Amino acid sequence: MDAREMKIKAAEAALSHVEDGMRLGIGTGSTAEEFVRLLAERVAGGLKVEGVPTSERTARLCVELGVPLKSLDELPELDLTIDGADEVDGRLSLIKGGGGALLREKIVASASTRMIVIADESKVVETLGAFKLPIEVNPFGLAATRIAIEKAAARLGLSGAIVLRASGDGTFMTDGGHYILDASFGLIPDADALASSLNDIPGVVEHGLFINMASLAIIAGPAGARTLT
Ligand code: ABF
Repeated sequence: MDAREMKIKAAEAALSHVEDGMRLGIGTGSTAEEFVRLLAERVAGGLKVEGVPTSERTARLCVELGVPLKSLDELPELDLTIDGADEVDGRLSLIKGGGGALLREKIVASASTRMIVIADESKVVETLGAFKLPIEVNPFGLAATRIAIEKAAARLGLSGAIVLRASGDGTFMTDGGHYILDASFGLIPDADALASSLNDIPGVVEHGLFINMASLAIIAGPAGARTLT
């Protein structure tokens, strides 16, 4: 089974948690896109759901495939969010944001009763941090914010390059008009402590540590899909 087939397996398993009439948060990334494609088939078959996308990219795909969308303002309370991740540990703590949508992903997930993560085996880790931690920052005072992040990390024994994410034509800009710093801290033994330190930095809009947000993770591997709870 190749990577795409594994993503489809995870997406298929997630679809079994979707019930008629649900208000769904719909995630970003290639695994979430497989979920959207399968969801669209079910919608074409009569499934009644409304979705809130976590990125403009997801919104475009949903519109293209006929998945009914609403804004989060129209649907401020969601039943279930299905989203991908860059890393998942044994406590269902996540690193997300590799796709640059972490702020809206976290807002949508926090508005949902449940969040199911869909991922292939390559995302499962013992300890978070091999994947660079995306940190969404306000462009104002970027240098000062970077220094504050370095100091907060150092107080936790963490260090490493903190790089402004670039895009094809310059600095990457999120849907919300912010920048992303990718922090190579290495393994993060205490993700909770780092998350709360980053939350205290005024220039940090949000970060990619999703702690106590996922209800379960559906992990697809060569043998099929398994559930982490
Ligand atoms: C999104 O899914 C992001 O948070 C994360 O970076 C991405 C993972 O993408 P993929 O499913 O393509 O590995 O939710």
